[in-house]
Amino acid sequence: MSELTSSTFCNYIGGRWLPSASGKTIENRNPAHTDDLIGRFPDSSADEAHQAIDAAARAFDAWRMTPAPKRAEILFRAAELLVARKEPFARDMTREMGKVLAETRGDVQEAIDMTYFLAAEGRRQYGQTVPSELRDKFAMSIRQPLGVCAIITPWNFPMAIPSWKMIPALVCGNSVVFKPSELTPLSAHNFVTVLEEAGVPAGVVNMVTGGPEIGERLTVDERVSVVSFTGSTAVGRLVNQNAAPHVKKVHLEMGGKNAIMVMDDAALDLALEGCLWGGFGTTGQRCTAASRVIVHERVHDRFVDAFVARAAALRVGDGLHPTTEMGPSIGQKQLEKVMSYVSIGQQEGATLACGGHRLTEGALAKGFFHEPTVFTDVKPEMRIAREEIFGPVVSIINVRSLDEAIRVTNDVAYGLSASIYTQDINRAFRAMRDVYTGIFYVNAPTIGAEVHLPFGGTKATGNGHREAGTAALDVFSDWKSVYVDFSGKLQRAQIDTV
Ligand code: UN1
Repeated sequence: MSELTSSTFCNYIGGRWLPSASGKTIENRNPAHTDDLIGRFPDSSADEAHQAIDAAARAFDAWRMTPAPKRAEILFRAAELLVARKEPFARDMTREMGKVLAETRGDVQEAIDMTYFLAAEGRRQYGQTVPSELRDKFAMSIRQPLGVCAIITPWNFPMAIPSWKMIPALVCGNSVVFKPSELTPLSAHNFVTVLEEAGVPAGVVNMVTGGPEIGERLTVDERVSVVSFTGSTAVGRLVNQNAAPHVKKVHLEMGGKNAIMVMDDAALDLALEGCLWGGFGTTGQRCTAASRVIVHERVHDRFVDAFVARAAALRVGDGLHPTTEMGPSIGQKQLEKVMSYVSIGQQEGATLACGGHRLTEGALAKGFFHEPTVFTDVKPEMRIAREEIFGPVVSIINVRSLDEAIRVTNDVAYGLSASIYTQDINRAFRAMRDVYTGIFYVNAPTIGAEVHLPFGGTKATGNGHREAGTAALDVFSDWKSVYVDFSGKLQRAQIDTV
């Protein structure tokens, strides 16, 4: 679609593109220029979510019976289409979400990688074949799909995260109802058009855009077997509660308060680059963002001087502009959250080393821009060191040892990602063992997970499931253990001895 026109978009239900039943729509505006109206998307009712569940329930059986390698062929075609459209999709995404073009290209690339990787599972989905304890008896485990999956996704990775959930759901033989964030429906629309064109049959994938009542409908409906949700811990809790009465399988991926530990033997220039990318990449709006940097006292002052200078010099602006290094916050609410944490940090007695203000000069006046912000003298008990801000704010904590660094890293409610910069392999391995997160990096920042390993976190970050990697298949399939007795007689396990 042209960048200069805007239009009215539809839901996708039962293989048909249907306008908002009530006529109500949600405006999708560019967070870098709020007068740029990208399009109007259905502000759907619970009724439309209900119809989408109907369609998905009807389509499930035929899709389940389609051989997995054939399902996968369709998904491979989807990956090819994503490759062909990477550039326009990335531009659409920067326009609706704000992150810089290099990063939205990366977002589409992550969807491409995930689609290729998991499509290949169409020919694997390995189970176990094991010897039976009895004669003339065969024992194995196979995966079976669960039915209708509700996919509820956030705005910060508008194509990658939907792909992490929908592609494994589909390759396992499930049907899907997809509710994207109301802030990034264009990327969701682009992703669904690709699945449609690739040949996913009508009803197997459905998309309903809108607000919380859609999410609520999807999580309480008894025909939905799985809910996969990425977003805030507060909403994740609601999802869990809604899904509990029907004992649905619920996969939750929620907040983070990730730390980079910079040791006194670290390659400091490397650590500096890593902390800038980890802290301010995606304007800090990643669950994996390095919002805490824990620095050994012996290098603290040197590191802080360099870090603050580089952070203050980051070029903030429209992500479509080639020289921009950091885009806007997604919207007014998010920007206000960032600003409120700046005042919280000041009230708590941390030192505002750079940033701290909204940017409104010239072309920035029409967007949700905020200065890259660094707090120093941060104590681990301060709220800015414990709560997820989801913005361009980094808190620096001074520590005396590796042990203290690990203690501080672990001493938060969340457990998504952490990292250490050190040249000492013993320290690296100790940290790798003792930091209790779902993802850990050595000499790299907390962001940058690849699609073929499990992604997720401990404690308040998640509920034990993982997406990405083959671990994703565990969310979207159930194990069935199968015993085939070809002895022709009753054999009693644990009772008859052979
Ligand atoms: C997120 O922050 O919500 O590891 C997802 C990363 C990206 C995905 C982040 N590959 O930072």
